[in-house]
Amino acid sequence: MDRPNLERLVKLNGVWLSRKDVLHGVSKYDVSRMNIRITTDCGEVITARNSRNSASARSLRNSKYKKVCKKCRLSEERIQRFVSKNFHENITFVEPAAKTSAPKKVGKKDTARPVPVPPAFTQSAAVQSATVPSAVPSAVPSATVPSTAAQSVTVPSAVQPAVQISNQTAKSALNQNAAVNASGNQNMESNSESKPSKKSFSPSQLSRLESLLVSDDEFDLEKTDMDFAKLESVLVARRKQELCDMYENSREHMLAKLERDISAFLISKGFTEIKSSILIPEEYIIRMGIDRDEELSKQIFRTDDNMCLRPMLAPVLYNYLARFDKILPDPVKIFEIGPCYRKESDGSSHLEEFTMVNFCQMGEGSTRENLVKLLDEFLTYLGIDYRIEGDECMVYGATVDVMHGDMELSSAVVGPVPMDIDWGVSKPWIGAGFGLERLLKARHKFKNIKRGSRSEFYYNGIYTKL
Ligand code: ATP
Ligand code: 9VF
Ligand code: MG
Repeated sequence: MDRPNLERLVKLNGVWLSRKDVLHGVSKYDVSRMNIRITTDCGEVITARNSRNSASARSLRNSKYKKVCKKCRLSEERIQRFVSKNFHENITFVEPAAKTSAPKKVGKKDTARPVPVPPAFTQSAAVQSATVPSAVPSAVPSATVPSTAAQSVTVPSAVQPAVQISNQTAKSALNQNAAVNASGNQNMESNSESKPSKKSFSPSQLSRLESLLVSDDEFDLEKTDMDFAKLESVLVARRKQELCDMYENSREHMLAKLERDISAFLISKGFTEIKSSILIPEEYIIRMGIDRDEELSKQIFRTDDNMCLRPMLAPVLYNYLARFDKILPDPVKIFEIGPCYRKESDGSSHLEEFTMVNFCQMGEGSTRENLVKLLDEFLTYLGIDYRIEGDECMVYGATVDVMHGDMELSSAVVGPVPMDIDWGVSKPWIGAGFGLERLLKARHKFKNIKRGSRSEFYYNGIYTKL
């Protein structure tokens, strides 16, 4: 028989041994991908690695206790079961089931973009909630839980067989598309802006004109009577004028200005600004529920020595939430704005280098209602139309998606979620992540997201090779 992991031992024994070998009853336990959080009958909460080899697992296997917790009021029967371990006879430890293939995101984006591709930053989390007896463990069927699953298990002291397993398999979100023509080269207009022209422009002329056009231009390249040279000189003159106006009036880059505006807004709402490293340990990605062998892990830009360019801000924000919670008043409200990196194949709304803002609140007031109110204030402040849709995402399960037309502006989440345990977080939270370039695309009606991105060629949406 395989050596059972800590979760299995807790389930079978229904008790917990403290570091000082005090025996406690277990009233409830929660399991994440890596850890188990145990609530004892006396109300203590302990988080431990859910491994086979930990000291806790060894103690539970060996049944050596020094004294029994008085507050837990353990029955003789429960203590005897722990000591005699008679349940081992009928139990075969079952390894977690092999993972199912990456689930698919549901939602509008899929209908808009028919070709499925590698999953995005989302991950399935099967959430199980079970009631387990603390006695007669031989009657308990071996729990078979996918490794991505998280369990919340209540352990009543009554002698009853296992019942009531409600399983809510959160589906993943695949919201990528395999538009093959995405170009990482910012010197070229992506084909996603090109349409076949009825006019007699060559492909290179068409590409040049599309680069020079902005959404306010009234020219329709399919209908215009102007020849290429004339049209090009009109557009070049306009773009030069706009750049001169920018020089006279503001000299601000729209992406940097948007970052400043968002920071000012969030600080005014009581959020504390974070600036953390862009290079992060690759281990954070795995702890966010994105396994090395999964398709979406292929979107990560890895460097050597087990580091990578961050694809998201959440891991470090998690660490800040856990630390600030011990220092600052409740609720803890923090945000970060900065570059994130993902390998992408879809051109017009995806960049491989983009800017994310992620704001989150943990503790009091972390309700869906407050999240929706904050999202509304945020987008009203920015002057961007939006609508809210429910969605499923692989990292967080159920999400509140903020949409502008067919484009997702943000994934917002109402916690807690199972992986919180792996980050030392145990209070409710709300949070949202927005791409700044998508906000600019929506606000300025850019056909292609790269107009508002970090770029050598576009300045505030204007092509600069004039
Ligand atoms: P999508 O399905 O559009 O790829 P996602 O589900 O991968 O988005 P999230 O992981 O939820 O995106 O990231 C939060 C936000 O960051 C998105 O709503 C979007 O505004 C922005 N974002 C994500 N990936 C990119 C990207 N490659 N380029 C620009 N913005 C992005
Ligand atoms: C919302 C989108 C895990 C408690 C530190 C904050 C959030 C969605 C963020 C981002 C991501 N999540 N692309 O978490 O605010 O992480 O997938 Si926190
Ligand atoms: Mg994506």
